[in-house]
Amino acid sequence: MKINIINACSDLGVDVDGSNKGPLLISKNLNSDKINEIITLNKQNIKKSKDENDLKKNLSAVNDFNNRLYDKIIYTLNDNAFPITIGGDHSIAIGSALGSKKINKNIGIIWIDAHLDYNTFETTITGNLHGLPLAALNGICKDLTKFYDDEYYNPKNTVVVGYRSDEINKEDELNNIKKMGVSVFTCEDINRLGIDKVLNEAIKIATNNTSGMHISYDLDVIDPKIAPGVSVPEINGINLEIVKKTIDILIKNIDNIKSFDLVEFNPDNDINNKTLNIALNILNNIIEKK
Ligand SMILES: [Mn+2]
Repeated sequence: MKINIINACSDLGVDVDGSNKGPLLISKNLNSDKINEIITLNKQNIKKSKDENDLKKNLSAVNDFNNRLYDKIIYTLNDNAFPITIGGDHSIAIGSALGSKKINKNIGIIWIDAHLDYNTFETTITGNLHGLPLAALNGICKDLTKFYDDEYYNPKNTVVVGYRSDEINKEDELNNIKKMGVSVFTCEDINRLGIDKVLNEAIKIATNNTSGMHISYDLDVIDPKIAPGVSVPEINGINLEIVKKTIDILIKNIDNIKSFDLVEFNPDNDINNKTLNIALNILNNIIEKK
């Protein structure tokens, strides 16, 4: 099917700079006849808040960005194209995943990530809004979804794969996510059970009584020795073989995938284009098979 690439050039959701430069570096190296349109969205030209007491950093600019991205996803789906959104920090997935939900209605979501991204305004200790998007997609951070007036993702069809974070307030975030009933598969689960079993189970949960799913892939799920070009690296991530198997399994289920994000590529931290090349490989596979 025809593909629209949406460059979501924003790093306003994290106090580390640079991930806004990721999308263009990735998309300019993609080439396929299937690419119908490349749309680029830039962040507002504001001075980023890095004040440690600011627990809603750049909130209005993040909302403005997500509102514009949301509109582009709706435009893409209404044109019968498949949206691939390239981030940018992970806060951009609020706009992309809600745009997909608005049109595709009853879909689930798989969040492939080292982090839960399930803080709320009550539990965040950094105010970096890229730590809240999955909670926002389940409808519990309304200040981040002001542009949206429809149903949120059902926590019963929401799954995290690859979690291993060791952040200081992780208990609060884990409490949030458990209380909501979201399924979480850790990196340890992947190593113990195998990625086939874990991801197939995740797909079963996300597509149970739904018409498909949105996939949001955060590059920090990969071990930072292999993919150092991210803003918040977490040690002990998945290896290249698991990255490859993940994509193989997603491709087997490609008809169920309604929209896709690849986020958190930060070229400032990349070494010898290692992360860039993995990102390109992931997207070339999705584009070829979709
Ligand atoms: Mn993330």
